Amino acid sequence: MATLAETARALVSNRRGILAADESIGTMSSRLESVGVPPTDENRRVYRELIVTTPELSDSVSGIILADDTLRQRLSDGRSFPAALANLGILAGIKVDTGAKPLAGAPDEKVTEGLDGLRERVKEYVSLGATFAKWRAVFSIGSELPSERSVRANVHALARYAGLCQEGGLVPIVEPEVLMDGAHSLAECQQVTRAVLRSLFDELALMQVDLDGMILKPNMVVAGKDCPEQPAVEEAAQTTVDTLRDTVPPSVPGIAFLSGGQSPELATRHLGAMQNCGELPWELTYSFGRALVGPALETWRGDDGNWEAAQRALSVRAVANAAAR
Ligand code: 5MM
Repeated sequence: MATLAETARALVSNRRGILAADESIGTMSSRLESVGVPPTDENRRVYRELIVTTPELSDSVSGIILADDTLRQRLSDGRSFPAALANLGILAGIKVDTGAKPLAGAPDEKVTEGLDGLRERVKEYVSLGATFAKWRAVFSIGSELPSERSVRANVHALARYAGLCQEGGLVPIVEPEVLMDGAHSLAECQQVTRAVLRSLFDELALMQVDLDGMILKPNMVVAGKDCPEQPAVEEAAQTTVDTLRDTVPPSVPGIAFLSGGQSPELATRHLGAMQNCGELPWELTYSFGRALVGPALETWRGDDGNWEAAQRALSVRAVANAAAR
């Protein structure tokens, strides 16, 4: 049985990355509806089957993060999703948070929940075949945001989640996402990302989380979606790497970025440009959701006749990201 450090390294090595297919039922339902597919249990299952059976996916994808419902579903050939992934040489992950909920006393901010009963859920997820986990916290940039209390509440939960996962044998993917919504500048995103990561690593140390047995999944440092001055790819890449050098200890084996609403092509270009920012102590890879599967979903639209074309669309993004590494 692999150690946590071995599993963490396996997730980020050989130019591979992690595919995030762990949309909650609500998010997945709206994504299906947006392409005209009725949001049923069966359609969610079929769509996830399309993803995991994409030919040669394991050449560029080391692990797939699943949601609780998918972990318990089966492919049409009867295999469970974790069993099918194991056959392909892809590790199965599980999203264990229960979502970002309004934070008391902070009307515009959220705290991610899911710690109650997590020790028992981790045990069950291990028995179902999961080897790693994910928890996402979100931070908005705005006037006086994020507040100190939202940062502290969220990094506390992230660190307790990571500790519980490691205790139970799952590699935690720790995801603090500074959102792209808004008109903030690149410099403002850098300042907030730096503050969140500093606070996060203080809390991980306090909770005695083993850094070599975890993966960090941060946002790239980019300007807000509505900012009139969008930085060049090289500038955003260099700023991201500088921010990570300031905050992420070298014992973390890998940093796997979320895409956060960037176009698939731009997310890939940023990832590629970061590989030219000098010697780095950690592997830099991808853990994209929308930037990997968005084109496939748009192509599929629930039509069996589009199945292979949709898988090709996913393959194109996966291969491009592996190449960018
Ligand atoms: C796939 O989406 C994940 C789960 O979202 P919800 O719980 O809100 O439904 C999400 O955490 C995702 O893993 C990350 O945001 C990365 O995805 P993107 O699309 O930002 O690369």
